[in-house]
Amino acid sequence: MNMKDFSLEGKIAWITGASYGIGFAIAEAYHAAGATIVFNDINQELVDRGLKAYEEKGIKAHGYVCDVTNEDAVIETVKKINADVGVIDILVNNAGIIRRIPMLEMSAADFRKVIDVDLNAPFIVSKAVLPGMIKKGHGKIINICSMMSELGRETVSAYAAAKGGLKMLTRNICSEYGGANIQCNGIGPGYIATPQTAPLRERQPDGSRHPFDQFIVSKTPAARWGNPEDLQGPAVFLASDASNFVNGHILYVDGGILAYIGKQPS
Ligand code: NAP
Ligand code: GCO
Repeated sequence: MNMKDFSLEGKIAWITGASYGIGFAIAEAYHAAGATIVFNDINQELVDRGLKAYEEKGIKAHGYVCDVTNEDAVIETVKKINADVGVIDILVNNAGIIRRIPMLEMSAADFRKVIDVDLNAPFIVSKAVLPGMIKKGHGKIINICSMMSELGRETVSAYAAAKGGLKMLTRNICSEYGGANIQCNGIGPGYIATPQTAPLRERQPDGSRHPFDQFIVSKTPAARWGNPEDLQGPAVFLASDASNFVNGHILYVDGGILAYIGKQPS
């Protein structure tokens, strides 16, 4: 085993929506493994915030304003990245949103919005980078899936539909382009402490923990929420040559949630 297989030296990695949160942590790990970091976010304010945060970590990142649901903008951004940095070797489809609304109260517009960002965008961005990867003779696409790629729960119908779809898009990209030496895998994070999940961890007016927070901790064999850093090792593995025969797989990084039936009543 050559440990250099885990290195990302000389690779160009584009992580979408990576000004903060999970995407930022993955980018930090890719930098540590030797890759050049490219990220985008939806507006200049977020990109500037990201650039500052990368700079504070000593990382020279290339930031672009790009709404990943807009195909023309994505195609333009890929052209710019090719010209400014080079052809992308690693794509992480990380940008995502959630709307927590009971299905009967959810508008079709809200449902479509979530599908657009969480499912259509990974299709659009993957489609835009694949030709460059195929020409280069290799490529890694990592889709950030979810517990909701496997499980349902109240209020997240659109998110679960999108993340379940993203799991199958992952398998289909593997099926169509595995022969071109493209590996497309997913990471399924468990419950990770980021701004996206902050409402689920908010302290109650009496100072006690949010009931959902307690529920998640009791449902997780690791007995804690995950941190964005928990995703770094798996993300480096799936971007590196060490995973060249891993394709169409979803790697769940969830502290064991999916393995566990839940606490028996006392
Ligand atoms: P986050 O904190 O909300 O970060 C997501 C980033 O994507 C934000 O910077 C967001 O910008 C950006 N974004 C949203 N829509 C975009 C668009 N159309 N174009 C470009 N960028 C856009 O989320 P996170 O918790 O780090 O999650 C990252 C990914 O992991 C998401 O796909 C999420 O579904 C997934 N995930 C999260 C968890 C968790 O527990 N946190 C678990 C499993 C999976 P704004 O700030 O403007 O929204
Ligand atoms: C929710 C959460 C989740 C997580 C994550 C789990 O409301 O249930 O936001 O969906 O963010 O995707 O893997």
